[in-house]
Amino acid sequence: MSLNKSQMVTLFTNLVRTNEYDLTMYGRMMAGKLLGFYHPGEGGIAPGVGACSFLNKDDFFSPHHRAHGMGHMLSKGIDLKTYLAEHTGKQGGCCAGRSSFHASYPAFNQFMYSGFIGYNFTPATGWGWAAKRAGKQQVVMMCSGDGSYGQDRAHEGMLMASNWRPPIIFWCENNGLAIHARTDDMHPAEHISSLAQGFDIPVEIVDGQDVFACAEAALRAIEHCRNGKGPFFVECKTTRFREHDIGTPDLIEDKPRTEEMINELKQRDPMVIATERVLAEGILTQNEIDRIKDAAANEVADAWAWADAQPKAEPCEEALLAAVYAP
Ligand SMILES: Cc1ncc(C[n+]2csc(CCOP(=O)(O)OP(=O)(O)O)c2C)c(N)n1
Repeated sequence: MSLNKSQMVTLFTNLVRTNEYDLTMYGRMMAGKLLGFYHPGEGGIAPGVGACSFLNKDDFFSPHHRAHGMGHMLSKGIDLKTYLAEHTGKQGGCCAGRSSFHASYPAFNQFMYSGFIGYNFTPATGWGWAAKRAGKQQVVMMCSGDGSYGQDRAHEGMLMASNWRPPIIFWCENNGLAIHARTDDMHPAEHISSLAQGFDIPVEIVDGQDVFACAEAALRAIEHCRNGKGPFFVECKTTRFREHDIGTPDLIEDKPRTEEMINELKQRDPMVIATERVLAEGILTQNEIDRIKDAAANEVADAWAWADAQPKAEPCEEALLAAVYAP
């Protein structure tokens, strides 16, 4: 499945926007202006953009926590103003400033973003099952890191999906690390996706540093699911250039990752790979790229200005109970 020019421009633009957001989130966190945590995305933002740029608005999705799911969300069409307000504990936030980065966007079928890794496997399988039972054409894009595949819920979700054949894509963003632990130390097989083969779920492995390759794999998986062929598994081989989250030492097991190691990883920077390709294939000129970058910088600055101007969320019984669902 090859991409057309307009799809490539969309992907490149979403990648640039995600990168711009990620860099400002990093800067804000370092300046003490962000609530909670930040898990920097640099080096690992292509899979989220590829996964979500061509979903329909009513498709379900569940972002991975790297870059706090921004690549996934803005690619799906969410206006990140309300997300930034949420992240800074403001009333204008999408969940009235109650959630930090664990925000839900029901209008985009994104629910219950949790800090528990692997939380999403079973509910997401249920969303897919519900869509199938209702005879709808929706798919579920369920994103997670390699670190969640040791969770019982991952296996439970894949087993249910294997039996019920809902339209769910297990989208694994495998960066080779879970905080300080090496993936190959936790999983004996070379590929996480071999777990899915054990559940008879078809698998594709893709270069997670190449946003276009990720999107092509996503489109194939989406088509498979929309055609009623059941679940699909995509493993994106990716990386991260920075520490797991800001404030946590950047270690592999008990040793710091060295500058040489990081420089080696930076040889495959998703921003550079995408830029070189759009220039080489005449998809965009350098002037057009500069305009896309300027627009992204303005979008981010405007979103921050809007979020900063919102009133602070004031925790009170009434506000907290308003968010409690009781049938
Ligand atoms: C149930 C649960 N156990 C442990 C943690 C602590 N924890 C937070 S992130 C993380 C590793 C996640 O690794 P991965 O899924 O590979 O994503 P990455 O951070 O590498 O992008 C762990 C163990 C958690 N959040 N939830």
